[in-house]
Amino acid sequence: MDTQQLSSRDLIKLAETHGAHNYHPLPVVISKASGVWVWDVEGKKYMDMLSSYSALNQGHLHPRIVDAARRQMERLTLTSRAFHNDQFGPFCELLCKISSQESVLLMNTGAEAVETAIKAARKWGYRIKGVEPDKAEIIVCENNFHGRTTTIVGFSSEHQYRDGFGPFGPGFKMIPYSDLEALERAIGPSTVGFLVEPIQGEAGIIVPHEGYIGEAARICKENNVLLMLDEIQTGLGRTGKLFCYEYDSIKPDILIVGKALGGGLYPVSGILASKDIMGVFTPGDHGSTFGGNPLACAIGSEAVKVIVEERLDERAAQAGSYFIERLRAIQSPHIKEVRGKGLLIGIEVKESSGTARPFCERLMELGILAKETHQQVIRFAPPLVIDQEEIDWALERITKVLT
Ligand code: IF1
Repeated sequence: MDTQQLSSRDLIKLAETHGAHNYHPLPVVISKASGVWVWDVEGKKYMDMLSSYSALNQGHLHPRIVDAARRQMERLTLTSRAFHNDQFGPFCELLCKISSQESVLLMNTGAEAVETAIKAARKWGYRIKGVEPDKAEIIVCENNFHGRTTTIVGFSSEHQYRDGFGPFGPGFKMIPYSDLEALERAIGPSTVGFLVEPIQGEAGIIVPHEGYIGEAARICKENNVLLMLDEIQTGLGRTGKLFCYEYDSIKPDILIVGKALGGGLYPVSGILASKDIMGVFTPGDHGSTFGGNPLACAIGSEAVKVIVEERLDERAAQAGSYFIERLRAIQSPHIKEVRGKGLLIGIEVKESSGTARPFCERLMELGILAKETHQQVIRFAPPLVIDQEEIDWALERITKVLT
């Protein structure tokens, strides 16, 4: 069947017939994209206000990244780590430089990077801290989102992410988010790490109280516990700094990155840490078929250079504060709260106005693709390359739908 002639309706039917129903997508079939814009099969144009959950900070098909990918694709794409390749070392050096860390372990998806961080923290606990074998504990927060593997959903507080997927392993302790006393109380002799998002994305763009991450870093240091920051969604410019932890002038013991590291073209993720921590991994301990492959490294290098050289963090800070200010100025009977940092923004819809989904469906009719998170929050996370005119274009339609 030549998919060129198929309509959106036909393509949705194929997807529903043959694809697992693990998502409930908006009824739009995207066939091409550029910058902040995407087009459906019938040629209708939409603004992408989701950026594939912040994996498209550089915008769709950034020319520099596409070009880097194309050049690498014509030379070398995969070697496995059984051999060296000429893209890996320079990419690792660049990542260590932008994060002031000493060492990086490259993976592909965010969940794999989080799993790698868990392994690093546990082995560090046993080998360096001297925790009793198989007793390591990692503290996590309520309403966390760190990925979909069975280990990770095992410490999720979201019933749906866990339901039917047990049994789950031990070794995690849950505390309320943005609660330093709870963190202090939860730490014990077997605690090896505190795994936390600087802003909780999936939970509905939950921004913790001022200084939370900075204080958490102090408490972790005092108790010889590793601060493991999941910046897979908040990192690489999204919140107005290169990394969200910079707002608190601290550095995590383990930094977890992903999503936009792949420039919107390719899955690239990893963890960054000191040599002391990363040194617990010896050859053969851990790995992945595609982790650190030459194509991923070439794309990742250009993806990072674009963020740094185009100052996408500063753009997100400026555009974000303008966007949030204008959203807060909307006189709407439906808006309970507008919150966020940089271009990671959420509008919480009042329960009396129903759920966020119908608002997202109406936004789609007006040419904006946004996604609800949980029931009540509309997330706005456009590519960081969005300009003032495009934000004003979006604000006009958002105002219309919300009033
Ligand atoms: C879905 C949202 C969900 C993440 C953080 C790790 C990962 C993610 C902070 C795992 C991934 C994605 C996954 C995707 C929807 C989206 C998401 F928060 F961004 F909205 F689900 F919560 N840490 N988030 O946000 O990275 O393995 O996916 O590469 O699973 O539906 P991944």
